[in-house]
Amino acid sequence: MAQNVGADGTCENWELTKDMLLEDQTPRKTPKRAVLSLLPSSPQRAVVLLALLLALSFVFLLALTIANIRRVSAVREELERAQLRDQQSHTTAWHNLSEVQHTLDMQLSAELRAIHSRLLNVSQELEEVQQKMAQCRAECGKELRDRMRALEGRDELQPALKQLEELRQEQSHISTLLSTALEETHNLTEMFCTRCPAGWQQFAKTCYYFSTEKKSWIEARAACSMLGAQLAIVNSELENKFLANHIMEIRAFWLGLSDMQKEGDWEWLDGQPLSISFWKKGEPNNVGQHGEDCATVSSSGLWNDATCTSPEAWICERSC
Ligand SMILES: [Ca+2]
Ligand SMILES: [Ca+2]
Ligand SMILES: [Ca+2]
Repeated sequence: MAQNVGADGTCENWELTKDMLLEDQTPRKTPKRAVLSLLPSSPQRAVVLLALLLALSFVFLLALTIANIRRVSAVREELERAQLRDQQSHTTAWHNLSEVQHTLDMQLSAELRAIHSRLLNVSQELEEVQQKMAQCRAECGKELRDRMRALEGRDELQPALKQLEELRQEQSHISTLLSTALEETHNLTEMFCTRCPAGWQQFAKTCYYFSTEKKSWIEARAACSMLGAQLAIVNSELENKFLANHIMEIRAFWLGLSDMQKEGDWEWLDGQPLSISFWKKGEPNNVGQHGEDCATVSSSGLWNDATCTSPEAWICERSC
């Protein structure tokens, strides 16, 4: 099937291509005819086809270029919009940042003013403290000097203070002696009563009244009671001797002793039982129709029981 169209190899290739296409498309009779109709049958037709192909390529390239240009323009617009948005966002962010910075500046300014005010106060307090320290230093120095002078003066007064202490000790000793003397005087006063009324006799701490009248024992007891006293009660031998020594007359004096409650049971007026007694020999004998229930003492110091209704002198006794 080779066909020599000319010395040019292009025609031979076109023949080979035609053969190959015819072999491949043998089962399809209609497309084979369309392709064969398109194939150049001469060099002029090939040139025209090539030119057509070139024109199509140019158109395709032009369309592709236009599409690319449009795409580039779109991308550029998008980029511009993105840049605009970016600028807007930057502007907004910058504005927000400015506001935040302004707020922070305001806060910092307020805090700084507060800190400055505190620092001023602290400075003023420091100045006051320094002034007080200086003032205290001066006053404390003066007080210290005064105390030193007082201490020095105290050293000078040491002998006088020593003498004063000795005087105090002596005064204390004298006070002790005075207290002892006062106590002894009080005891002596109690021992030797000096306040017995006129006409009364004193023995130890007791005053005695020796009557010049005579009364019955009961009347004599009442007379003593009127004087704030009672018929004499003999508590000791010395007291009995004292009573006897003051009886100058030969007569008896009622004592505050009787057994009128119970015969033979002698009892003093203060309710005390008879502990010591100085009965005359043979007494008490309780003689007579009415008996003898009241005791008398005579200048001999001896006692006798007598009739209570008999008038006799009496002895009253009372404390100083
Ligand atoms: Ca007595
Ligand atoms: Ca009697
Ligand atoms: Ca008698």
